[in-house]
Amino acid sequence: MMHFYYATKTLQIYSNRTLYKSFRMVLIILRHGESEWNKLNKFTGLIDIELSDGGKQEAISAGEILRGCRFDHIFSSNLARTIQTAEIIARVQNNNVAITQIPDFRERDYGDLTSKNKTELTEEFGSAQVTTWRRSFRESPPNGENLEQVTKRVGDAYQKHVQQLVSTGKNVLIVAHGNSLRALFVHLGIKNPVTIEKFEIGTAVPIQIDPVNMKFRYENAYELSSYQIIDSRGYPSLEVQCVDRRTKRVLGKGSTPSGASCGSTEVCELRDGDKDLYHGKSVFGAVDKISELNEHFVLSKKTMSNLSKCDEQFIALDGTEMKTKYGGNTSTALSFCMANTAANLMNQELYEYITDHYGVRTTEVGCNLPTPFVNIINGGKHGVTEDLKIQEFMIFAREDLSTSQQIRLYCEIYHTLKNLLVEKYGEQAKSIGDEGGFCPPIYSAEEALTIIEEAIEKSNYNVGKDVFIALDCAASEFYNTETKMYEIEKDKFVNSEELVDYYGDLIAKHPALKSIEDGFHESDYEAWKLFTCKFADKLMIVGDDLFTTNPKLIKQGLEEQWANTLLLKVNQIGTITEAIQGAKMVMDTGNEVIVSHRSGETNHAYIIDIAVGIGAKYVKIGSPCRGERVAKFNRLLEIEHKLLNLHA
Ligand code: 2PG
Ligand code: MG
Repeated sequence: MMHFYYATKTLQIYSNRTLYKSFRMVLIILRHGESEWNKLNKFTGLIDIELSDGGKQEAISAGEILRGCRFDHIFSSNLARTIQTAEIIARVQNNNVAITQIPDFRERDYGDLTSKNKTELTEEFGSAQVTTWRRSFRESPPNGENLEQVTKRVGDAYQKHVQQLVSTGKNVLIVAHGNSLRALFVHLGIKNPVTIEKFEIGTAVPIQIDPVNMKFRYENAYELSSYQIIDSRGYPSLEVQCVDRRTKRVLGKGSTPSGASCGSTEVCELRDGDKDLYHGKSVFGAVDKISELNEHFVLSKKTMSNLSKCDEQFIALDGTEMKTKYGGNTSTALSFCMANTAANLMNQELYEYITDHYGVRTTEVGCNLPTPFVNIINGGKHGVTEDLKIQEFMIFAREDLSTSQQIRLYCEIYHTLKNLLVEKYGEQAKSIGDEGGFCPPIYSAEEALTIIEEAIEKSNYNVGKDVFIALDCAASEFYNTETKMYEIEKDKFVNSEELVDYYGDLIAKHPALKSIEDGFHESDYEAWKLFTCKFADKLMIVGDDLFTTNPKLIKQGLEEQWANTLLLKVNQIGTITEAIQGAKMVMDTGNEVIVSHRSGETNHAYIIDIAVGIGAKYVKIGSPCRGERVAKFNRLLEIEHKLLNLHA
């Protein structure tokens, strides 16, 4: 009985909430739709510029969102772009209330900057200066108004014309400008001279203001909606969807993977920690954070077509280094969702979208899709016993083979290896680990490498010619920070220098070994440097926990030559934009990037699109076994098929 009682209680507490609340009518404010000069990226100020066609569309959609509200009063400034926006909204609402123009709600006077192009000014004066002119509260553009002055005139006008109406419960719409509305936020005490500087207002997105409690929330035409799903280990993850509120159509979706061997500098993974719920792993709090984000997130077609803008909005709202306010798992699922949404809105495949917006290198037809790193023996935290200390024994194919040829090779070797393991160690040796690789009773690297080489040859491929070997040691997991010793094999302890030699011996004995990831503890930098100095010309020295896809660490690591290859995992840093920023830094130095799955995965295969989109040479995806891994193999095949057909 207890059990049922508890289950019911849980469902009540954590039902997935929907955000679609009806308006508490009072005050709605709205920046006008895009003008012809917004489109050209010019400072408009007091010049009277009309709405663009896109701006008119935005106004129509604002009218639709506000359809349920009947305004008693509508105010605009005396400039055409606000009047037109207000008229369109009133027309869509079928509301013939007169629109009152209040000249003091006009845009800020940009002085000498008026009619200048923002990008050109940035090139001439630098972005810091231009941002100051645009956003500073106290500094004015040359011969123009500062935001403090605007706050004075807008505030006085609000007190004179609007305040009384609002306090007597009238429904009021104000259509004004980016800066006059920012000024109003300060006047109403919702923002202050400091917080207003980072506050941007998107075009034609209605904002509901609660002047009594000094709160606001966006009323977007689109909604972020989230619910809890499970990952490949049966632990909760969150799925985020971007939904059109009017049609209920899903425009894009994403979820977040989760690691077992994590770097200490990975962004925060927000879990509820209630031991009675999914062993403490539920993510209902993160699901709720997505609901909350709706209030302060601008979701217009324009922002949703621009992934960087969405990621930037999250970063600004969260405001913490480790994404602790909203959660790095929240931001990862959101970033994947918005990437998928953007690609769908642009009618593109995600990899095409990424190439167009972030492309580091372009992918040509056929054989140079990223080469998979395939994890066929699972040890460490991903294995059955953790007695095999090195976490991953992977194979990767010759890069001039096509994706289909490579995948054929992986599957054949995978099955040969299975047979060999069963022959040698019995049926239980074919049990599989978190990433689909086998977990035989093997406890040394030497033994694992030998049987892998045998499987390659037995499948009629050439070791070191057709197929290469890669390790992910995940060495932080077997390092003792007090004794500074590594337990590289069961009961075999070595110090950092001895470990460099240990790897050196493996490389000498197994020349097909061409990549070693996380060979050392994430902050044993001296060992990393020594290893890189000795072996960087022979193999890929891959930093995973070392870099945690963090641009700051990557920069430092490149300068100090910690490693020569980046393992890229979006959920280590929390947004696709930041992850790609890190990848670019590595590629710019002529080094390589491996885009990677996590040991706890979901069925989305966006990592493949990211790898293809940025032109990464490698992608690490586990074995051709377990649905969540297979999804990645099959996405590669799908892209190959599409590229071949496109260019046929
Ligand atoms: C790694 C990953 C993926 P985890 O260490 O590279 O293989 O494992 O997701 O557990 O960190
Ligand atoms: Mg790793």
